[in-house]
Amino acid sequence: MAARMWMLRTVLQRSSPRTLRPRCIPSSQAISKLFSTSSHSNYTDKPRFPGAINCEFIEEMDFVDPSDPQGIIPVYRVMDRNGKILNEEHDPKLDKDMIVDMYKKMTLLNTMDRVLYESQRQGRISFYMTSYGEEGTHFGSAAALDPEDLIMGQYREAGVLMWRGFTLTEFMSQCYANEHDVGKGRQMPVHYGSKKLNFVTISSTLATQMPQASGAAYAIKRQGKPNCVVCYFGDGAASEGDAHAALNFAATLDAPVVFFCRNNGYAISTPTHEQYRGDGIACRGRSYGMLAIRVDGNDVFAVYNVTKKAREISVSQQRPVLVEAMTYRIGHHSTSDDSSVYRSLKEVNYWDKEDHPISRLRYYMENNEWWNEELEKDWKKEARLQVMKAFSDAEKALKPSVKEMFKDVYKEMPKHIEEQCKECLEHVAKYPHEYPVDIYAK
Ligand SMILES: Cc1ncc(C[n+]2csc(CCOP(=O)(O)OP(=O)(O)O)c2C)c(N)n1
Ligand SMILES: [Mg+2]
Repeated sequence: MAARMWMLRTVLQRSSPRTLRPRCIPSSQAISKLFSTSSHSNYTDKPRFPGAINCEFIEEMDFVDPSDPQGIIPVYRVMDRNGKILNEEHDPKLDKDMIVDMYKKMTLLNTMDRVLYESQRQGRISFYMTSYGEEGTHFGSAAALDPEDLIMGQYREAGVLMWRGFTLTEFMSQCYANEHDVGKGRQMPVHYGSKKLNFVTISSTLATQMPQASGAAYAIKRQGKPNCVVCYFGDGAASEGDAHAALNFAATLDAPVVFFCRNNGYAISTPTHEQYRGDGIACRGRSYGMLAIRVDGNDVFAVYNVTKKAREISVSQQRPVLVEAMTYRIGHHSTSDDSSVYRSLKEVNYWDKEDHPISRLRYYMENNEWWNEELEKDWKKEARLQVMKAFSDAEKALKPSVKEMFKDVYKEMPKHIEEQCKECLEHVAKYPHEYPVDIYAK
């Protein structure tokens, strides 16, 4: 027993005693001390393999069975599907204004999605992705964070950015790649980013944000800041090699990062039952030595509680936490997809009509008499007006100046790029009728 104890460095958890045990991390001195004795008789009959320091010997041949129901991770929730709080102790007791604000932003995102999706169908923008059905994961998590926490998103987290204060005009300007876009029109639509709001620009290449998040979290740790990185990723992205590298680096470096998986059932047309054979994503936390939890992503309060706690653990104990938010992608993957060829309308309708994060929050507000049909009608009208105003302004705005094409790769523009820029501008000035010069800023 003593031998086992002194080989461990124990870091006590400050959180919920039921789920969290003392954290045992072997130190290299402790391991080498274990073998410092010269007499074999001093060794206790314990496994001493450095690769698995806490195990025991057994004489039965016991394969670990992944389908053992004991190991299946349950889904934490606070509200039922009718917006009823199930256990008062878990009610985050957010104030009415904040809850109404959450509801308004969830529905505003919905309205913005409808308008931008349609605008792509009409050929006015090149691409779009909706967040239908996943609004609970966005707003529940975003509301639980500190504004200084760094967000590294995948691409379907527009609500997180909206909660942080990205305006409708900023969303629309990005999708229209106009001169007001903070990204200067250089990214595909929905590849948002905002330095001001600590939201790293989206990259299409799946899972690249994950090792970057581990690295950024390690940097935050070294700077001693009281913040974490929150890394969103999908069930499909979790199959990328980068996901493994990210989770293992974060675990071994004790990096303060919350890995937030939106498990929405699909990676484009690949359903989760073809994506993995294990119990979703949360079960992987154990194999990385990471705390993990599964939450009902359509329950905005449960997502809020879980993210708040995960963030607190991550920052105060300097370690990563894995959150798996269960939800459903109601829309097509993107405007490049037609989901009717690989899933039934009945399945989609269930999530749209029976278990939707927006209706669940609405039931909750109605149960409290904070919301009713009339307020809903007025807000819908107001939301549509706000979205349409931002939409038409963004569409009318000029595209960024051609000069922008040559900037920002180097901090100071090198001579040869300067010459290319000059040549391009002279060429366009010479043949203005060949180019749509009127739609670009000077
Ligand atoms: C490295 C890489 N491989 C493939 C793709 C094509 N691709 C784009 S999105 C996507 C599905 C991702 O699914 P998931 O992570 O579950 O996110 P969701 O779209 O469901 O939100 C795929 C395969 C890509 N962008 N990058
Ligand atoms: Mg998915």
